[in-house]
Amino acid sequence: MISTRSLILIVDDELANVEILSAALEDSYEICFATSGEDAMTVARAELPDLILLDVLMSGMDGYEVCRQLKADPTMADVPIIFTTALNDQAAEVHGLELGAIDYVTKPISPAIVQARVRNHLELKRMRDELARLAVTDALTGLGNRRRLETTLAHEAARLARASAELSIILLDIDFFKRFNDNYGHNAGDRCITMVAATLNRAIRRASHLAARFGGEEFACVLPGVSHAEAMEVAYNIRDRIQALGIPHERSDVAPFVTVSVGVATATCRAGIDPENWIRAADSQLYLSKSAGRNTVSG
Ligand code: GH3
Ligand code: MG
Ligand code: MG
Ligand code: MG
Repeated sequence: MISTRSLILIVDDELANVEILSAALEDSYEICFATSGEDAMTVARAELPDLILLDVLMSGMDGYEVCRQLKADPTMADVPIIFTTALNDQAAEVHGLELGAIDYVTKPISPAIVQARVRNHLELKRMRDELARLAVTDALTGLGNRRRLETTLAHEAARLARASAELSIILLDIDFFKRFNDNYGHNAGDRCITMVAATLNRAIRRASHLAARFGGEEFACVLPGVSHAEAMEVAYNIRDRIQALGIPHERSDVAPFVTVSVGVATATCRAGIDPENWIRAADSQLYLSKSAGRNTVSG
């Protein structure tokens, strides 16, 4: 059975403390542990825990240093850290919180307090993650939204400047969609947009590839590591899949079903590259597809 319980990493150089904390939490959570700072880094990176209970005073790497290193690691920076320490000293507490820890519990451990704080922080983390997801998700289609697209492009621009690679962008726009809405109504229009989005999502298979809703009835795909020739193939495939849906569109001048026009642009490695230009280049190609009669690909 796959466990959906949260995983808590307990770090303490005294095994007795690990046992007390485990006993307080093991009924509700999966537990892993480490008995040194160095060990904690290894276990944290291997297990990707949902929350870390971290002892401050340890021989070798102390809890503060573990916290500093975890917060500097992009894959670990969001994991809530609660310090556990016998120190009952305000300066130490402030120092831990300044390093990015979310809370503090003092020893001797009160199981009830640890349980309550862990539960609260896991719930806050879950809500933060959900908000972060919603902030980059298009509500109608579930695809990435424009913010997600812009973040991805900025990220890829930085990567392209470092590595020699290619990146392709595909822009799509539904043909004569205003007439579709006028003829079938806005709700049918929304359903059409959703179906086009789902088709796009299915056509984009690699995890590093992004399909996003760029605007009303416009979509963008970001394909890192994909050459222009490959991107043209993907674009034609998307065009074909969307017309194969056969969504009736009797007032289109192209065909009696819904079609899209597509533009493709490919960027190659160059320092100081501007993601805006990629979109503009793909948009010019999309415009060419529109003037060439629609339901086609330019690139
Ligand atoms: P073209 O073939 O040149 O692209 O013509 P078009 O009519 O598709 O182009 P235009 O950009 O003028 O029209 C887009 C329409 O998309 C206008 C707007 O009513 C509709 N639209 C934008 N967002 C939504 C949405 O979220 N839902 C629905 N149902 N319609 C939308
Ligand atoms: Mg200790
Ligand atoms: Mg449009
Ligand atoms: Mg359109």
